[in-house]
Amino acid sequence: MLFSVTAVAVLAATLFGSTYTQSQIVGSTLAASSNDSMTQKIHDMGGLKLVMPQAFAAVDCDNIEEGRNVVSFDLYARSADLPILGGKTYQAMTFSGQVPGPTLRVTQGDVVMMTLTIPEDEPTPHGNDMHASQMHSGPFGKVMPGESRTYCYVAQVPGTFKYHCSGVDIAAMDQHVLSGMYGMTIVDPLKGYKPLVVDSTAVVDGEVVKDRNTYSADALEFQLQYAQLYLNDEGGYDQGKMFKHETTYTVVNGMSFGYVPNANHNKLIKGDANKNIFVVQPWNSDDLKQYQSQLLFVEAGQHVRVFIENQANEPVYWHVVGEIIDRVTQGNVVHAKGTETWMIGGSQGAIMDIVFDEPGVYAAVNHDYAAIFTGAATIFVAGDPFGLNEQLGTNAQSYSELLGNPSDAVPPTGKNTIEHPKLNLHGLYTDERADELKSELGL
Ligand SMILES: [Cu+2]
Repeated sequence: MLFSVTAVAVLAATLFGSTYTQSQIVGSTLAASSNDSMTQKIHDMGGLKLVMPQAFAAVDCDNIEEGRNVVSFDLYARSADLPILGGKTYQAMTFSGQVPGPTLRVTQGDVVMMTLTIPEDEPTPHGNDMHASQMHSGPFGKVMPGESRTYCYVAQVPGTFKYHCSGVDIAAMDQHVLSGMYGMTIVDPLKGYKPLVVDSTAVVDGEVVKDRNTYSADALEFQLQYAQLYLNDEGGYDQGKMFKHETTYTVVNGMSFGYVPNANHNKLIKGDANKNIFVVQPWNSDDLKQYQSQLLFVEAGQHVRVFIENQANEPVYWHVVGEIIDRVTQGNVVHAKGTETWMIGGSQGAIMDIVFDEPGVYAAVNHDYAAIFTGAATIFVAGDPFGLNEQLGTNAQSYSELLGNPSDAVPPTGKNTIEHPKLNLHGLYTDERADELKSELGL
């Protein structure tokens, strides 16, 4: 342990216990040290506008402003052994039996009513810190086994936001988060997303001129959450490795190389289930059930929106091999258009808009070579690059119509969502959670 117990206690008290008292102390110290000339300067500037604590308060769950839509978000904590690359398991900690936890999707201005329940048989307390909120962090503190806690807040700012376990009043928070206790909130803008404008060129009368394609705001949507696992040989969390940034595996939606071809794809494309069509296919058997790898299918020329959250320690240099990211949005601000790679720091999200122009196979990576080779390669297939329609006598615009997209890569529907034609069960789910989702998704 690098932190002393006292240091953790002081930090925990600052975060969860006595923030208000401490800011009062800081406030009075400032007042005592101010002098007349400073007061005059402030007066000359037109005075100070103070943001009062009221603006950062949680909403009283029993007294919610009429007219606001209330969205309940119920999570439970569950520690469970879950599979990792190489046929072993690791000691995962989860929200509701899955890594990442369930995605919450709301519209800007909605009230989120978050309830975290810790079952009696959980070996440790947990908490939930939701980055989509703006409030005093007291309610994020530990919830004991056998207890539950509810808090409410208004989702004021659109974008993607992390939520994560806060450990035991932040003690062991690193272990809980990096073992899997993280998830994402998507806050849709109140008026929906903007249409996507993509610059291009055309030839008119034998001359190259500027052109542009405009796509409706409606898009086929995916979610990708990046993290690292730091493990010892027994599959336990290794804090020493975390401090040294020694990644054991890079995971996307909880799994390394979870979105690569499997035996069924081999058979369709090569006519032989045992002839691998990709360099690594570690989740390659029907026996693996929800853990068998899958691919992400889109139409060529379709507006695709990818919600991304970086849940852990390493930067994500998000890049799609063979494509240019048409638009990058954070919050509700467009930060880039036509960029090759976009960096997403720890606990940061982004919304990527992309049109895969040509039918083909595209790998979305964290363009840190250590991350690619430890698991951060995710395969998109656009259109019908393998001529399967001819082979099968079909006319599918996307293989999703024939094979389906993986459930864990697809967020709940929101503003401007194009529904996926077909979904399959896929993800780092406990068997219990997989059964629940199967019936929820009607599979
Ligand atoms: Cu926890």
